Amino acid sequence: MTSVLYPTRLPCGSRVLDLAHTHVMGILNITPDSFSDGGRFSQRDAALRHAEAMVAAGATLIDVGGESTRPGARVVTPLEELERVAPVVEALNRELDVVISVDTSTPAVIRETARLGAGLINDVRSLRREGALEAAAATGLPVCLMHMLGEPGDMQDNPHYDDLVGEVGAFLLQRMEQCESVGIPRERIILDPGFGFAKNLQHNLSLFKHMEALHVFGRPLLVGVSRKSMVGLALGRPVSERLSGGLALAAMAMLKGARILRVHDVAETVDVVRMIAAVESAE
Ligand code: YH5
Repeated sequence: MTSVLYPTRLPCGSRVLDLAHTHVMGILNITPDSFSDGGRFSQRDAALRHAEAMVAAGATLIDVGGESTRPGARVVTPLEELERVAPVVEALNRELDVVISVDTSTPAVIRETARLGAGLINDVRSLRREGALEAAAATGLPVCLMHMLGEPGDMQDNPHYDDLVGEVGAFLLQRMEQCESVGIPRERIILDPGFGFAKNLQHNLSLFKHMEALHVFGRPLLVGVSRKSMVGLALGRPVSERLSGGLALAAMAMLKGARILRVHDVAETVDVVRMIAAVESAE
């Protein structure tokens, strides 16, 4: 078992995560209300029910996202993003005992969702948007910094690295130092290699194999590979058939010391985590 080098108690707003254990973060994507749906609250209620099911299955974090990072996805304005995400964060905070992570790069969404009970800021752009560092610092919440070069729209245009793991580590260190310069202490930071972001299949596999190198920064790692193309391309599987591959990677990530697994399939991943924990706690 990988030994831990950091204090494991991470305050996330009104809740606390003990990172001595591996946690499962359930993905909750909020898409816009359509004209033909069941009314103004149906989106929020559907999201709440999905989150409830993930918590019942053992998720200890829910990652709420209102902006698609798929290449080619429509640009969402800050107001649209806030209108999607805020009611869900408020409802989750009221109804469930879970750490609410908000997958956002938008300063207004960072500030407002923190006020409504969010416990973690998860930014695939690592707080590089204008005003995002300051907004995150003002919340006092922990931040997940993820490696990505460029923007979701252009990140997959022939990414190149001379020293993949070194460059990912250098990027995360630089973002961590930027955080420290605005008053977000290192103790509040989670690091993420950014699987699928500005990386081809070989990059993703190699970074996964060597992710332990990122432990040098002494911060917990979050890994998100659920249903991603690295599974699809390695196995030749469409999105609907990537569960087994994703579970293999979840098990490997946990054994490599990752402390948060960001997944769609919570119940299955929780079984993986509990099974590994059962063996690791044996005599
Ligand atoms: C992540 O890795 N990823 S959004 C393409 C897929 C499947 C899933 C079908 N936000 C991460 O989940 N935040 C996203 O192929 C994230 N780490 C963190 N911290 C992309 C996503 C996905 C994309």
